Amino acid sequence: MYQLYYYPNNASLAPHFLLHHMQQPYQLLLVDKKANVQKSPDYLRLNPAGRIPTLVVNDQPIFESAAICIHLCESHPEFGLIPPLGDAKRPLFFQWLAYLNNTLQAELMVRYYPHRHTDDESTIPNVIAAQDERIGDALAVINDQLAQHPYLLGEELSACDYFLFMLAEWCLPVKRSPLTFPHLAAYLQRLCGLPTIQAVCEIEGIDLAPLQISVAKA
Ligand SMILES: N[C@@H](CCC(=O)N[C@@H](CS)C(=O)NCC(=O)O)C(=O)O
Repeated sequence: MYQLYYYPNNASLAPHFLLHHMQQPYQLLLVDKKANVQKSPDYLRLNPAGRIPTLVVNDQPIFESAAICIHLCESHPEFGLIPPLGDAKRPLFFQWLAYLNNTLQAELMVRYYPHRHTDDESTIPNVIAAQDERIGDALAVINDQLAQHPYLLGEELSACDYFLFMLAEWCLPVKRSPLTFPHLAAYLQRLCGLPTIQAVCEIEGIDLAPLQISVAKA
């Protein structure tokens, strides 16, 4: 039985999608971010970075969302969410997951925690505005890829799509939101039809309506 330390609509969402898609038995353990429980001594023993998520596998904690996703994909290859060794798509899996995690997600972290990047409160709106531009640039690269393919890696759904869905959802308040990119918006609407996206969003209380309505407008 896996244990996923999570907070709704946080970086635990992609691992949560994968556990559900792979029909694995898992226990969800809420880390009360509002009470800063991710910095408590008990949680820091599991995850010294003090961040969400952590996955516990056979008593071994693993942190970093992308690492957890790779581990789950490799532990359950029969679900085909990572191309196998030797497959030409496998390097593209790592390319896109790294792009999502190291580029788009990194920019989002600065956007949502701007006070960690300036000691002058008055400059926070400038940090957010700058990040919105950088996030828009990253989304444009993804939109171009989706202009040519139904999924990030091509014709098949992979864990990268679940990871992108998580980040795209976080990007909704951004000025150049994912919904302003036609291919990305249509893709997100398609993903909203996946049973795993629907079930996990229901569990975490994430409203899919903005993603569905907006495409109708686009
Ligand atoms: N690179 C980490 C980032 C995790 C992260 O920053 N999670 C946020 C929630 S989305 C968090 O724990 N924030 C609380 C904090 O930084 O104190 C990952 O992908 O797992």
